[in-house]
Amino acid sequence: DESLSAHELQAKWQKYWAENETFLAGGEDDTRPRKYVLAMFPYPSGDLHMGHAENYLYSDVVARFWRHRGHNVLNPIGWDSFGLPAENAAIRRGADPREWTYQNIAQQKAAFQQYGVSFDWSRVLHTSDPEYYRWNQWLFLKMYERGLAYRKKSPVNWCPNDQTVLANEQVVDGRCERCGAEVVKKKLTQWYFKITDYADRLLDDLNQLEGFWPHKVLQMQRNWIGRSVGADVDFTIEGRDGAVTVFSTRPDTLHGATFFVVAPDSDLAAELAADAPEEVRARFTDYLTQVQKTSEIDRQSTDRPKTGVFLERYAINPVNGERLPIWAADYVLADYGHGAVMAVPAHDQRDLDFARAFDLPVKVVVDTTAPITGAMPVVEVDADGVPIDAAATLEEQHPAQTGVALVGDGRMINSGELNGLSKRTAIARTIEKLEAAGTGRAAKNYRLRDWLISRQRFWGTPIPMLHTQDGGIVPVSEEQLPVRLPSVEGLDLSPKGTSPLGAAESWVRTVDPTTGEPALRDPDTMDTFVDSSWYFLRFLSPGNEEAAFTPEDARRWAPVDSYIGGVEHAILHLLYARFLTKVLFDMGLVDFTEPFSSLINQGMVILNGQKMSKSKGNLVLFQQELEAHGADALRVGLAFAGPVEDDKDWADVSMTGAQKFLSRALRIAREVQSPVGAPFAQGDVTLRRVTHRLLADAPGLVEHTKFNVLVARLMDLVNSTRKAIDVGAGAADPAVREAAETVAVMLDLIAPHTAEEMWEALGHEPSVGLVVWRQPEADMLVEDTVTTAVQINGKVRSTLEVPARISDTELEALARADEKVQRALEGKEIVRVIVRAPKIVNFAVKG
Ligand code: ANZ
Repeated sequence: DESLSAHELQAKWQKYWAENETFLAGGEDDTRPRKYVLAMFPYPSGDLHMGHAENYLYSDVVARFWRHRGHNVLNPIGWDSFGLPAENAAIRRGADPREWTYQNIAQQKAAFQQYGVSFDWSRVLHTSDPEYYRWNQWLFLKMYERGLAYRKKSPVNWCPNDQTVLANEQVVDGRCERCGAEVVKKKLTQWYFKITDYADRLLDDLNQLEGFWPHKVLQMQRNWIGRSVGADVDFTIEGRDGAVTVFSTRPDTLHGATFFVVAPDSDLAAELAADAPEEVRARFTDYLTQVQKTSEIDRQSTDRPKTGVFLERYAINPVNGERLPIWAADYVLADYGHGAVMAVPAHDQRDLDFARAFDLPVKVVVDTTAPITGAMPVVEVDADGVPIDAAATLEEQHPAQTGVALVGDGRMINSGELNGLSKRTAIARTIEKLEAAGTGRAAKNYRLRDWLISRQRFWGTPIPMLHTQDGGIVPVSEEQLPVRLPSVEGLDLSPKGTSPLGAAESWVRTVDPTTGEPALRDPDTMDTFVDSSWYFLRFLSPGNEEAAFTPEDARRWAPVDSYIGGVEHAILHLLYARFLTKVLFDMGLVDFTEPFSSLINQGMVILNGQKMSKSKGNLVLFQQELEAHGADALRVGLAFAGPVEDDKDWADVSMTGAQKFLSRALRIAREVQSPVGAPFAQGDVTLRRVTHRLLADAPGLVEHTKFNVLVARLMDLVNSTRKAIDVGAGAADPAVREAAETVAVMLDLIAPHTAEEMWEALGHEPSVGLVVWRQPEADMLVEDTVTTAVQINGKVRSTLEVPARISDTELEALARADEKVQRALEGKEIVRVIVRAPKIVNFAVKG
């Protein structure tokens, strides 16, 4: 039917796919090799934007590709439907978060269906369904059993105005990002998952993913985990019992320590200040108030002038008994290492900046002018960025004068028996000595913190724990799961720092299953990152009421072969999913340790060079574009706009161009005059070569995510076919059918509705989505060759048969390797080579 509009054509095929369950994953009896393709699932928040359009297009291209390669493909979809957006909308409009959530899900689902995404709709999950979140609770109990879920009191960012905990990213210049109130630190008891137990494995296993995940993401994960290797060193404090430990990556520099710094917000600082003279205590208290308003990021900034308070106490250096004045300064963080450092200003820039600000001594213990053989030379620069002359004497390079710490390698000096050793040997020797003396030991440190998973909010998974009358904590028994969220009726959801669930009297009051005594439910809910850390496994055993997933289903499908989503999830989501996978591995429930074998991050869709945002009023909405242009044109426009990983400017995308291309493609299918099964071998060779070249190249293009190049090549094949019909072999030539069929099976990746229509017009049964791509024929791939003249000083000395598309460098290499040319060049000096591939190579020679 030639008169179908894009929307009618879309509706026709979507109905067909739904009725025939075309894209359901095959069951246990399906013998095809399996591929698990997954797009990061969406939040059901408000409108869909062009980022969604990209994400679900790219994952659909990959899923469709593997079906065309003869695979049994699983490509499921669900909704990450707990969390703040629903709760905030509920607070703003007085609506039930449930209603808001499920309405949005229905809208988004309709949009994805109109977009022609080949999801397996039989496995849909919503994390806010009790059928899903009961398994979050089960997972929590398993974590608790294994000692991986625990409670602790710890300082959190607190907005006194919004009465809520803020993430570090929500604190801007010490103020609440939302209301501008000054943020304070508040100690709260919270639930944590002990991800730090897995820090080494999370770091080391990243090496397996090199080449399969974007390198940038691997690097971000490494930095986030932030492993440092060094030593813990015990100091004593005059007039105080017991040791104070510091972590140092440079125990070799112990003799260069000239002062000692504690984090102002640490327990040790509070203790030392409490015993200090009145005037010191007052200065410390003022300083602490100021520090508590400073974000961690600012505290670590190297540009900020150093600040601090001398506590009038002294620490004793374990290697030489020297007295080191103790300062409280905010560049030392309370929750890194042990919240205290030995300061070595000669060799640490932060310590040097501090020493110069407060006139503290600087003692050099590594002579960096005496480099170690085999070590990389380090170019030191002064405060103005001017390289310090490597030949300069140590005297001239003294950090107290230059303001630049000597961080490079060299020979130890002023360090007793370490003198003359290199950094590496001195570190090892120092650790041995400290261990023997019982004043230190080898240690590792991580930037990674345990995962704070409790939230004082309503719209999340209730934490399945009970508080007994005697102050104990017991788990809900597994048989009593799920602990369902109560009705929102009568609850005040506005943030107060305590969970709204605490006020749900009849819900909170329960009994301890073992003693029958009254108990209270834990009123907190889980961070939604818990929900999204294992959802890819629930898709494998949908609807299973006995287990979150079965080990058999997991073995069959997981890990995910291709995971596709935005780079905004490069750290936390991926890290948490990797962590949970390793825990499940340790529990014997999965047989792999990494959840996502390969990862694709799409770029952003921007507009006129600018990021789109509501506030700029330049949002392009997915649903509107879909309505205006139809699914296939939108998909072609996006795919053609540029490489997957790059940002794409929507202002440069031509929807008319995309629509024209689709009509041209459909028209060639309708004009084909040879019958189904026509002997391609008898077809026009010129056109057949273009077709088979694409059959050969397309798989590599898709596997390397060059979807834009694939579209360009399809346009090329459509043009060649048009030419063959109009001025070449004609519409009855079998090569024209072969080309049109090839366009249909490949266009299916990008424009599946048009592809189905083409396939039908060509006389085939649907669905084109399940047709396995043909292999290219070898004799159609023979390259066209041309004859190259190789000249020496303008005279032809040899000729070469070379591929028509040879590059200049390849051609020059072939010419130099030619025997006749080599003989003619003997004893001559080549002054210049001129290469004009594929026609001419000319050597200009002397002698
Ligand atoms: C003495 C020293 C001498 C250090 C030297 C460095 C160079 P990374 O690599 O980031 O792990 N440090 C330890 N705990 C700290 C804290 N809570 N807040 C701020 N700084 C802290 O850094 C480890 C180094 O950072 C440690 O090694 C310590 O300074 C400092 F020439 O000890 B070092």
